[in-house]
Amino acid sequence: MALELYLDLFSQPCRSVFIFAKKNNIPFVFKSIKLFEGEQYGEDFGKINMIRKVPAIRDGDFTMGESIAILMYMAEKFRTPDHWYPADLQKRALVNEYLSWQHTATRMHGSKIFWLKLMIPKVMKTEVPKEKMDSAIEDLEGSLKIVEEKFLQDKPFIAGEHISLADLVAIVEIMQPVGAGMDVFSGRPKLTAWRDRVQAAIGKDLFDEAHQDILSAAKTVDSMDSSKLERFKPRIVKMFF
Ligand SMILES: N[C@@H](CCC(=O)N[C@@H](CS)C(=O)NCC(=O)O)C(=O)O
Repeated sequence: MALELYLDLFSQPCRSVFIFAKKNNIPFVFKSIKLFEGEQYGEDFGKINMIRKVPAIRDGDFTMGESIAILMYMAEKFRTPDHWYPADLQKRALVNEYLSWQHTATRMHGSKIFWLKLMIPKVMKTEVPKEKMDSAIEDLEGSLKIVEEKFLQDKPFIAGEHISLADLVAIVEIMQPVGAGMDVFSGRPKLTAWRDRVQAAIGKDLFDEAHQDILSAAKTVDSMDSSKLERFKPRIVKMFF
């Protein structure tokens, strides 16, 4: 039985899992979970991942969530080329270092811009105060600087000469604010050159396929029925106000 991947390509960690599976010719069934339709709260998905987040997988009787764990599971199970998750102790440690750091940095900060710029105005019917936006931009800029100066330095990729899970997880997160209309690459030649290398290593068609939803997010969000987004209000208030 083929692997089932539960995904919504609006979601950054889903894109990393999707790209990784496709790039490595891992056979899978795409199980669509539309987050903005609330499909993660359905009874069936609860059996796959009781914390109701995507991505999630089912491999026979085995189910789990968490993108990083899923990427590592697929890398080991399907023995993908070594560069993705190198066997070399220190190269693997560099990948692990990035994967450990990013949750509260690129992921949190890029995601926040997406919500502040696109989702909050739609759901709350009000613009976000300028100080909040400026502070979120400052946080994201701080994270991008760390990506360039600590994680990339003068290397082509985070773990050295070749693309790894670290670069894949980094690019999908860094594309999230781009989907909200923030050109994070402008004025950042090092980050831009790295983005181009990552895109080339993944393959432009696959990169574009994975990112087409997020890159048309402004239009999609604009045409969404706000009443369906009511369920996000309490969480937005708790997280952002
Ligand atoms: N740490 C998890 C994060 C997963 C996550 O936050 N997924 C979001 C989409 S990016 C989600 O499913 N949200 C649905 C919800 O919170 O209702 C991972 O890396 O897989």
